[in-house]
Amino acid sequence: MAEQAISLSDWLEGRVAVGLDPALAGLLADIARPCTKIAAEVNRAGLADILGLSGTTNVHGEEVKKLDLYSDQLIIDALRQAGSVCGMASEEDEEIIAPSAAGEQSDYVALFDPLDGSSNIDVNISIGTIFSVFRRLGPRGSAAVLEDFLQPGSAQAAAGYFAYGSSTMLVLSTGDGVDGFTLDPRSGEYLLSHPGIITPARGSIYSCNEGNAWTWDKATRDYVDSLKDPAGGEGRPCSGRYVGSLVADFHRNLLKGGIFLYPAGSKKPGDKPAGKLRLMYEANPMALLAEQAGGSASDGSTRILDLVPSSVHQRTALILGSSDNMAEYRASQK
Ligand code: AHM
Ligand code: MG
Repeated sequence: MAEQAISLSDWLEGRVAVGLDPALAGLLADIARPCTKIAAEVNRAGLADILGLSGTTNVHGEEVKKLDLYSDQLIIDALRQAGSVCGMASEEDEEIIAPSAAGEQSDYVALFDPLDGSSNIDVNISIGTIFSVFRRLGPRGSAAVLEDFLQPGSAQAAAGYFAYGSSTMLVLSTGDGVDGFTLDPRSGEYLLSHPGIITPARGSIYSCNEGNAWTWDKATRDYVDSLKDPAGGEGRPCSGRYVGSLVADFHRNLLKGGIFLYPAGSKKPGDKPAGKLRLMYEANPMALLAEQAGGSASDGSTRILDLVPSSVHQRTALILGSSDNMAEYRASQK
């Protein structure tokens, strides 16, 4: 008989037994609940035109929220109701989000991109929810303040993503490795399917929006050219794989090995090169997972997890992946 599958709650209990804060374990379980609902709505997204979902008017003539705003609200309501955070920040909300009265007693703030890659919904490509958790700096008993959020990624207590793909997966780190869970849609439970994920030291996949190559600096262009050149180095020529959904692109590369690049670019002469992805909602959580799986993450010159944010919404360049590919990338930038 097959061994009993380990559910997310069993796994969290196991972590608590070896020192994980039970409040953090509870918070992670609280994040999973709304994401299971988001997964169900994402599955129904193709029915929008005929049933009147997301961003349209439904059969009752009511405005229906776009799926990304709907997802945002689901997560906020769930964490408020559970009282498991003392503050939240979301890619969808300009301002920091206040906790419930119970949440003021929590030690944790959560940051999230509720539905990343949402432009891919219309074409049935995987999208995801990305989250990051920090322990507050100040004492309990009040709402978190901005400083509680503006910590370097190395201080993350936990981070992960939900991938809404051919199955729904949760990939998670509490700073002690990376584990992957697959949602069993029948029971609604996340079951440990990818324990102890280690990314290959070298991979032959590169992922970037090459249409932006004209905006990159020469060192980056030359590096990407070298990946396509059979004589460009070990593992060449690489395969290009990019769907434009960070969760999907990151997840594939995490399992198969390779490098993902969203480099800084400038679209006008004289403009300061800038990245697109958000440090706190996208780069930090993925960087923690990449490092915990044996890879690394950089903004082109600095380790992502060492960047000290000045705003919750700030953007960054993001290059991350397998350790050997990243070492080669870094050498190409000198
Ligand atoms: P979003 O947060 O507005 O969805 O944008 C983030 C997405 C990422 O999922 C993806 O890596 C990137 O944007 C793709 O950008 P581009 O279309 O410029 O290649
Ligand atoms: Mg996003």
